[in-house]
Amino acid sequence: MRESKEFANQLFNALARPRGITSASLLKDELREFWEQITDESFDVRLETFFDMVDIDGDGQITEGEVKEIILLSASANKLSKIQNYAKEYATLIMEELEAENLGYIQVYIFFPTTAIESPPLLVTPRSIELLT
Ligand SMILES: [Ca+2]
Repeated sequence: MRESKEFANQLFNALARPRGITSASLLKDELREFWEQITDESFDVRLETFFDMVDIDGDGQITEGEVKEIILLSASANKLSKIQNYAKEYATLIMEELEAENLGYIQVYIFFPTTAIESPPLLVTPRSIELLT
């Protein structure tokens, strides 16, 4: 049950952060927006929701530590203990595949090419290094 709560918290944060919602409670209209996003079956919306879930600190970059966390969270919520044992290795493989230019993180434009122009300059932050260690 604890695992489901953690997964739900991660999903809530992924839906709340882009909307600037910082409280733990929602207004009726906000709840409707959450529901519409969760039930939207379009690939783009699902990918956006997934990206926001993986990008735990909301900085627009996905670090290896964040990839490992979402693997652990998904495996835990689905009771896949063997996957939990290999989360770090899977995260490393995903980073090797998607991390361009060996920056230490996956850039958002890999998932959303049209946002590249609007994105700020991408830097390796102390936070992303912390998550890798
Ligand atoms: Ca991040």
